[in-house]
Amino acid sequence: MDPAELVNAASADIAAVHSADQLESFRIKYLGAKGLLKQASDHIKQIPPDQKRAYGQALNSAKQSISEAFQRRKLAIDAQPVAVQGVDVTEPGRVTCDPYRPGGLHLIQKTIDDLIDLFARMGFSVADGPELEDEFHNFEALNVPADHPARHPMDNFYLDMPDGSSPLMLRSQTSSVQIRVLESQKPPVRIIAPGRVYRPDTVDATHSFMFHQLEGLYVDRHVTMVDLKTCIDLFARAFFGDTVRTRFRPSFFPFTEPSAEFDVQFGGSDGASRWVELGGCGMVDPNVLHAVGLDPEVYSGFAFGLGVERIVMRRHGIADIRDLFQNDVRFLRQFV
Ligand code: FA5
Repeated sequence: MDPAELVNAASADIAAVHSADQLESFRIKYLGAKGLLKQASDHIKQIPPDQKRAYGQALNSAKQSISEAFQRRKLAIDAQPVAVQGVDVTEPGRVTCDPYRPGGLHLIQKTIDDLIDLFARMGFSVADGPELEDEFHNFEALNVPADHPARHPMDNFYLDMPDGSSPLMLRSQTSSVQIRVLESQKPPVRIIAPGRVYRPDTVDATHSFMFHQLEGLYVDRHVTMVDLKTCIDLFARAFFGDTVRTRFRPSFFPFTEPSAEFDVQFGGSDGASRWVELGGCGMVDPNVLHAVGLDPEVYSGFAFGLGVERIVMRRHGIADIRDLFQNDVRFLRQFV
């Protein structure tokens, strides 16, 4: 076919192109490896030598004009909105990673929420205190004097403070909230204070440098050690089941006298039972009551502090505390 005729035929054909499929047929017919332009190009061998030059020029301009017509049409077709006819909008999408799976609370928060519910049933309300604490609330008012080894910078996270300002620290125990509550409320006081605490402990399977405690405090007239033991016992049985046993071991905390650590007995997977330490407790020391302006002859109280991670680990059979802080969704999803 003569190049000029090719251009005419192509411009008639391209006018009839309205879809990507038709455009592709056009491309194959004219611009393809065996298409009409290629055939016309092969034909040059049969052209008499004196006409070759004119034929070649005509062929080049035919190629250019057909390619341009093709490109213009392609642009127009690519810009067309995708046809929605025939799409079933009720068909589920192709899901590769379940992006719509709802999230959930972290299992530490879930356990704290359950503890709040449980202690609420025993009449405790929730109190709060700052994680960035001063030495008075974290130590002094809790009967931990300035020279006490527990205040050593090696065992606490103190902040770098400007010269002259009083030291601040990341609280090392939620017992600081006892003081804040007793400063602002008159007995009877019955609170729990869940929250984060910080200690530069060596991290291992049961220790973290940041963990959660839940403090309990009950101050009123005539509060006794029996009330404390009953409260811990009720908590343990409500939380871990009726058959669980608790025990109190004499201990020492500067802010309670007498003091104890309490353990809960669980059955192990091997059938043997183990005692697991859950926290510390005791009767509020008279010096603490003095520090907040209460008369120890009139008021008494008990306090306890639970390690929340230890409870979470017991509850869910988690062997390593670090799993709780790695934020690996494959791990966390098991508990949603
Ligand atoms: C205290 O912190 C006291 N304030 C508890 C208390 C409150 C006693 C009120 C008396 C009256 P202790 O340092 O033992 O006590 O910590 C309490 C619990 O926190 C421990 O039993 C343990 O369960 C948990 N715990 C302590 N250190 C870590 C740690 N590094 N990582 C995870 N849990 C810890």
